[in-house]
Amino acid sequence: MLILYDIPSLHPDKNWSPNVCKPRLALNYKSIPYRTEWVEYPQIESLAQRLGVKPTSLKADRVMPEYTLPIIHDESTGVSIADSLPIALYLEETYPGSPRLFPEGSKALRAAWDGPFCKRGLKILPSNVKMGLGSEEYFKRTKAAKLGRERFEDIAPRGEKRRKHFEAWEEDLGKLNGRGENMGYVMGDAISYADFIVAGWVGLAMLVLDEGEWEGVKSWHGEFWGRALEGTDEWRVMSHST
Ligand SMILES: N[C@@H](CCC(=O)N[C@@H](CS)C(=O)NCC(=O)O)C(=O)O
Repeated sequence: MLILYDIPSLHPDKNWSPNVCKPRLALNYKSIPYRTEWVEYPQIESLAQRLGVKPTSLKADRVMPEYTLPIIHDESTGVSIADSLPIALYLEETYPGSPRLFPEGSKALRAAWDGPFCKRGLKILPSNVKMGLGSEEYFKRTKAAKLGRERFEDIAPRGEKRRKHFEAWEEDLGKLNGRGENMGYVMGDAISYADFIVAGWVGLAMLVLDEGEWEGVKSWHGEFWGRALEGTDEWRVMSHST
């Protein structure tokens, strides 16, 4: 059995993380059996060290290594991996009989679709996630430090600044999807890993934005973002959780 480590929230089904959503969609799409194990933020580092996986980033001080989820541990091969993209590449290579995540010509797309969501989304989306007591203090403290704010509550822009932030976000995403109004999937007709990147971020937007803001995001660029979520809906299911 393969284990997918995820961070719990107080939202329905507990899951919220866009980065963990990507391998979850990939596992479900490929019908690879797995189970979810929940790890609160302060315990991610010790889990990663126990499994011997590499840090994926640096902490707010830009010196100390930062360990992140998703991490998978594949009991059938003994392999543990951190970072959503290396995980997707591992799944593609190790389970070749299942539907492809990277159809011909789609590998270059994968990184391009993460950036614009992160850049603007990070200031808005995580601030609205309802964390449980096991993660809340750590989450708020480290997110504020990373984004250079004294208080977590100061991360998300408010009022007119917030409206402008959404406008800039829409513009960024417009550049990304080009004239994609009529697009179904990122690659046109074929589903690929880039769709799971989009679905991870748009899924979080749906979960945490208030209805008005979510309706806005969904409708940008000829409803492309709403369609991106609907198009991957059948794989958004949770596996058995511990
Ligand atoms: N590049 C990584 C980023 C993963 C990431 O940032 N994960 C967040 C949760 S969405 C995390 O685990 N953060 C740990 C922390 O902030 O201490 C990936 O794509 O997997």
